[in-house]
Amino acid sequence: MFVCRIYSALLSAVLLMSSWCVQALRVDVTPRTPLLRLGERRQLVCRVQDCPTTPRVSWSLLGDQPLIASPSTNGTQYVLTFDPVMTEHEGVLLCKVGCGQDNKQIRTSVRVYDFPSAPVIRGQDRLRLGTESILTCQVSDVYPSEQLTLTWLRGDIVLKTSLGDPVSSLVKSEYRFTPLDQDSGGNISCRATLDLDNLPVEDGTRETTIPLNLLYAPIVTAISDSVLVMAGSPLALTCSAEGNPEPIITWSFLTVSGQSVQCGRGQQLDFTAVSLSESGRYECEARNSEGNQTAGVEVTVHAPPTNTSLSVSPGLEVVEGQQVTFTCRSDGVPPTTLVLRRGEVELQRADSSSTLSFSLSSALLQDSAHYECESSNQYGSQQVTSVVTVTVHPLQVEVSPLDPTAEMGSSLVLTCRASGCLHPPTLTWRTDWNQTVLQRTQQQDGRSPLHLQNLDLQNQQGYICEAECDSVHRTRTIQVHVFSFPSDPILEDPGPVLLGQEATLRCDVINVFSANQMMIQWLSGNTILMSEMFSFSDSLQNISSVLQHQVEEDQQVLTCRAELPTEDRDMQRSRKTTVPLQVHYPPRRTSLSVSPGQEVVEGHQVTFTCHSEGAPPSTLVLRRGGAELQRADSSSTLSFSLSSALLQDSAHYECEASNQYGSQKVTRAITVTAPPRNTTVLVLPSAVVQEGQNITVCCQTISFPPSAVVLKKLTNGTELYSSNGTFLLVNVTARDSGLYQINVTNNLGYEVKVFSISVRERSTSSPPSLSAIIIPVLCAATGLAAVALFLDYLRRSRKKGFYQLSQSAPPSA
Ligand SMILES: *[C@@H]1O[C@H](CO)[C@@H](O)[C@H](O)[C@H]1NC(C)=O
Ligand SMILES: *[C@@H]1O[C@H](CO)[C@@H](O)[C@H](O)[C@H]1NC(C)=O
Ligand SMILES: *[C@@H]1O[C@H](CO)[C@@H](O)[C@H](O)[C@H]1NC(C)=O
Ligand SMILES: *[C@@H]1O[C@H](CO)[C@@H](O)[C@H](O)[C@H]1NC(C)=O
Ligand SMILES: *[C@@H]1O[C@H](CO)[C@@H](O)[C@H](O)[C@H]1NC(C)=O
Ligand SMILES: *[C@@H]1O[C@H](CO)[C@@H](O)[C@H](O)[C@H]1NC(C)=O
Ligand SMILES: *[C@@H]1O[C@H](CO)[C@@H](O)[C@H](O)[C@H]1NC(C)=O
Ligand SMILES: *[C@@H]1O[C@H](CO)[C@@H](O)[C@H](O)[C@H]1NC(C)=O
Ligand SMILES: *[C@@H]1O[C@H](CO)[C@@H](O)[C@H](O)[C@H]1NC(C)=O
Ligand SMILES: *[C@@H]1O[C@H](CO)[C@@H](O)[C@H](O)[C@H]1NC(C)=O
Ligand SMILES: CC(=O)N[C@H]1CO[C@H](CO)[C@@H](O)[C@@H]1O
Ligand SMILES: CC(=O)N[C@H]1CO[C@H](CO)[C@@H](O)[C@@H]1O
Repeated sequence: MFVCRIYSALLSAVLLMSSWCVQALRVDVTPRTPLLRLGERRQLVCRVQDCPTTPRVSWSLLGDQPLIASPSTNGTQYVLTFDPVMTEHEGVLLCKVGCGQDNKQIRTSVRVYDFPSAPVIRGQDRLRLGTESILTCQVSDVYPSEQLTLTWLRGDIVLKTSLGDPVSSLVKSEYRFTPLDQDSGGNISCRATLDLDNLPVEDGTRETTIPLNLLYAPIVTAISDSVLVMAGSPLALTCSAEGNPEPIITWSFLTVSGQSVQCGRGQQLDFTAVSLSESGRYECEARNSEGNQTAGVEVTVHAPPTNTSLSVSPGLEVVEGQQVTFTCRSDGVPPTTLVLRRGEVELQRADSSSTLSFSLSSALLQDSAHYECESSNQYGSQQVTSVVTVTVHPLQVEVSPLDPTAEMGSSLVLTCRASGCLHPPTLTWRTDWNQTVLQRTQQQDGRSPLHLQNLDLQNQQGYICEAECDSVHRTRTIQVHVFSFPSDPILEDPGPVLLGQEATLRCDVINVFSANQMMIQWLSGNTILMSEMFSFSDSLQNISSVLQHQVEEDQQVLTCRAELPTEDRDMQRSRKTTVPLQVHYPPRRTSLSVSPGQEVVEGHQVTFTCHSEGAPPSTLVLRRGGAELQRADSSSTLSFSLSSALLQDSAHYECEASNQYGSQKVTRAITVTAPPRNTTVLVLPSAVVQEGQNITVCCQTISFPPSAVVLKKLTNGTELYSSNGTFLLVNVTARDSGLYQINVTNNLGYEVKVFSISVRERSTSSPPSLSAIIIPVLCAATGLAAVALFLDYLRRSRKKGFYQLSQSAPPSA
């Protein structure tokens, strides 16, 4: 460029010389020294004067460079239009004019420039307090750029100057500095000066001023103090910060989980009514492009217990065995004390907590209740109640047999059965002695038989069957009773015992055992004489019972009965031994019976039966009078018969029973009866008498009982009666002659005798003889004799067993 400028000056000199040579023809170019701004539309005018003809005018560039411009003519003005002005237009421009013979050319030196815009300062938005910052100032599209000077100014103070570079139309200057506090608020300018001749100052200088806007990160200058408020109160938190750019304040709340939740903007955070959940740390963050600063404030919200709730899982209606979980929640600050109660009973307590949890691992029926959760802190308390109903689980368990009793050595099957479980329940057999598990089953049919074999005394205990279904446990206990009662009681015969005396008996039962008491009963027949109870500890025992027995009965059978009381009637639980007592006693109840009776008709059979009790059996002796008729040793009965009873068999019969303890006698009088027989009639003194005599009719008969005698005169039927068979006919006359009949009668029969009496006429004959007087006496004696004889016979003739008529009996008629 510099080279170009020199060249241009040379051209001007040539131009001056040539104009001086041409006189008449005048050519001039305006403007003379054109300074054209790039891009504009500009014209150069080549005016031709004093040319009489039409001049020939052309424009060209020195050096035959192509000219990009539009020539035109307006009268005498030859106009070259640059539209737009370009850098190519810079140089020496020739306006060649031919006017006739005259040629003339005017050269003009064209300069172009460009300075379209003010300098641009960049980097003012990155000015950071205390940090080295760079401001750049640049001017673009400058031509000729080497003529441009950039100057940094603070007020009037020049900070830095730099020149443009001709290779670039962009002129740029950097200003490095570290902004300080005092720089804040000041201005900084960048002035661009294009130094060209003829360029007016106002066109050649452009200046840009920027404020020094120093950026800095926010500083929180103030924040509210930490506060404690009651829930529901209004609250305002404030936070002030400064910074450049103006910081934006945001509020965030730090949740318990540590998360930060934005909750507001601006200097003030307002709560119309603060809630518990809003308790915590609030952070105020002031932020701008330069950074951020955070400050925090603690807000503590206190509240009486609220929102107290008691939840029951799985619900208020639970089935026995389910797990029930009570969860009590309450909001309140300071944290509440939670107390869970059932009725008045405290189940669980949680201090300083918002939650309380309590579980019943397996609900029982008795867990049905009102459950209350009370929440309290210093500001108050709150209660909430839930009513939990536990319904019965349908699980049922039964055991059988009901009250098993088994004998030692035998076996026993206990059966447990569960029902009401939807799936196979677990059945567990245990002993109640030490809870040893004996058997655990889970069968489809819900049954579990437990086989106990060869039972021993140790098996006498409770067996517990526990059924489990859905964590419901139900148990039933079976009490197994084992007993030992292997043999009948041993009862020994004490030997003979005398009636009325006391005997000692002993009954032994060996190797017995029972949970119950054993009863030993002494019985006589069905009468209980004595009962004695025996208890057992834990082993087999021999027991014995002694009976002191006053023997009061003869035929006595004593029984020793051992009984184990039990509910189970199938078992033989009673054993007995019976022993007949040999009771001794003297003879007694001795009896003598006569068959057919004590009155016997002569000729009939008479049987004597003598009976006597006695132990040992008595010796029986039957006697008549002193004479022994029959004897029976060691017998209770003696029998003796008279095949045909005779009158003389009438007697006292005696039976004597005797053993070593005594004797007893019994007597029976036997009367043999007979109808009248062998009747004889005596007529005394004779059947033929004389008139005036007395006649005694003497009638004798054999009969018992004594007969009545009727004397009947057959000729006219007159009857006379006599009890003793003697009739006295006094001072008979002839009319008394005739047939007479004697009818002898007793209750067994009668006998009749007929005789005749003949009375002769009185002849003064001899006086009645003495015999006539005596006869009635005799006759009477004879009648009496029959009776007397009989009595005498009883006294004297025992041994004979019969009697004979006395030799002195009167002769029959
Ligand atoms: C020619 O020149 C005259 C005066 O110099 C001017 O008024 C006119 O407008 C011009 N015409 C053209 C076409 O330039
Ligand atoms: C900075 O320049 C502005 C106008 O651009 C002016 O109002 C202000 O007074 C100047 N500040 C100083 C310190 O010169
Ligand atoms: C706050 O500024 C620090 C550096 O001062 C930066 O590490 C942090 O990420 C910034 N926080 C946010 C939320 O931009
Ligand atoms: C009570 O519970 C409701 C709903 O769960 C909740 O919106 C409210 O904030 C709670 N009140 C308190 C004081 O916590
Ligand atoms: C429980 O008692 C039985 C006898 O009744 C015995 O055999 C068993 O060993 C005992 N078990 C324990 C754990 O004591
Ligand atoms: C009971 O008596 C029998 C026979 O005398 C004997 O063998 C047994 O050992 C006794 N038992 C007891 C427990 O004393
Ligand atoms: C009684 O009479 C019978 C005949 O009838 C005779 O055989 C018997 O000897 C008589 N007895 C006496 C005692 O006279
Ligand atoms: C006859 O009997 C009567 C009276 O008993 C007596 O008086 C009388 O003398 C007797 N006659 C004779 C002849 O014995
Ligand atoms: C029958 O004869 C007796 C003398 O033999 C006499 O006493 C009695 O009166 C007579 N009776 C009648 C009714 O005739
Ligand atoms: C004898 O007396 C009895 C009883 O008085 C009588 O039945 C019976 O006929 C009498 N006998 C005669 C022959 O008259
Ligand atoms: C003693 C007595 O009385 N005798 C008399 C018997 O009977 C005769 C005649 O009937 C009498 O004359 C007796 O006197
Ligand atoms: C011998 C005897 O006793 N005879 C008497 C019989 O009975 C009568 C009267 O009924 C007496 O007079 C006898 O003496």
